Amino acid sequence: MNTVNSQRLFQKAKELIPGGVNSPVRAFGAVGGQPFFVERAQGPWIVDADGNQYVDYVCSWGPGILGHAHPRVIEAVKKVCEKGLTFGAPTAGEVELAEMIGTCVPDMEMVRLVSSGTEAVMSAVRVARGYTGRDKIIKFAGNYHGHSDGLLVKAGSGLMTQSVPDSAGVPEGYAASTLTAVYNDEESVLRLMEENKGQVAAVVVEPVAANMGVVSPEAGFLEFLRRITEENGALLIFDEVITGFRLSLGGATEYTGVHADLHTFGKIVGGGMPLAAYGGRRDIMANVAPLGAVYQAGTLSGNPVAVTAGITTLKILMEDRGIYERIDRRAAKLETAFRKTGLCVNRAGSLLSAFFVPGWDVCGQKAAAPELQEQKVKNYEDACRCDRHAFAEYFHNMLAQGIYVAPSQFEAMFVSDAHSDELIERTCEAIKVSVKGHKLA
Ligand code: HOZ
Repeated sequence: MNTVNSQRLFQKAKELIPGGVNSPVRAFGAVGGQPFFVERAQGPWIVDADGNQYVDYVCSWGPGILGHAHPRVIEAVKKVCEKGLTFGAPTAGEVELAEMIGTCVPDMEMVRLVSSGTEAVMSAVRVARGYTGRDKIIKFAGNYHGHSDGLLVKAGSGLMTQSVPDSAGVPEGYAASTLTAVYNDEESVLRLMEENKGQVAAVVVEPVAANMGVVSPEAGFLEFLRRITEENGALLIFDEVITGFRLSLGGATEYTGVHADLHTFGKIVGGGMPLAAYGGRRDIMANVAPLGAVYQAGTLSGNPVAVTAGITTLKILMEDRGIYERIDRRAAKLETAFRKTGLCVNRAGSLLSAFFVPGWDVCGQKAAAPELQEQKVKNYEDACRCDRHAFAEYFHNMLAQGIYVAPSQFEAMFVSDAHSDELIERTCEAIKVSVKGHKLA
């Protein structure tokens, strides 16, 4: 495979940009080798600077539920650009998008648009603190809520990939008010609530975790969080930056039946542009400035280009509910292909992760003990036990066959509506070879 242009670009990028990338996981640090630089993408395909073409299961880390460059989205964005890129003043589109979000997720009684998932969760936490008059929050190890100071504690995603779950540069005082519980472990939450009685403003959770690989909540876990927060006067925040409009049009609430007080959205809601949102109960959101005393602002918040991409994407999802059936069914096919290799797989709708759990022999020569094959990854510790070297080999084998999955064991595989049955079949074949037979080649 010719990668001359990507290599040249990466060399130059490294001189100018830390690590040569604008978001750490893109550097391929966890899998070795050099990242490819992207030239363009269309539908399920991504094309690099040397003309190599890959079936893309990263989908820009989630926004691309319709595939890349959906013609309707591109058309709408082109049109709105002609009217101006940003005004820093309200537009009709913002009202339309807020209304659409509320239609899809009725718990979103009031919505504030921001520009990134980080901003959305950071702001929701601030609102929870302002509303309750309390400082502490509970989060879960391996959940990732963006890179604001107080949330970079035992965080998943890129931090987990680099094995540095806490970031340097976060003042101790910030981290001290972030309490960390174990995902799917009620006891750990109960203990923190008990030890910090009357001090917890909110429990913030990924209702389906997707930043330590995909980890679903076990039966009753989210219901438990709903109950315990209510009993303790704390708010429940669903970080739906990944799950929103992904698991279903109504996000995690429609998918799990559990209601939160505040939700955060990103990725799909912006249709591929920098847009995110937070919102929820009217009485809580009424505390946000200029209505209330919790301050949050942004020059590009609700900018018309991103809003248009978001509106158009949600319109397509609302018009064709068959999309969710298709992407879930196709993801299930990938799940089956992974399971046939003996890997442990977690899947929620169109999100999935294959985990190289201990005991897995990537060569396929020595089958893992049956109980290990069955082992479920249900929290951060389980995920951390995975064999990262085996993952890296699998990653490069897939890439060599023209399939691009996230360059980290701890990110999700995203299936889009552009992944045809034929491409899914091709991917299943690639999985078979990449996980099992590569050393035999
Ligand atoms: N934190 C993102 C994945 N969960 C990575 C974003 C990116 O590198 O673009």
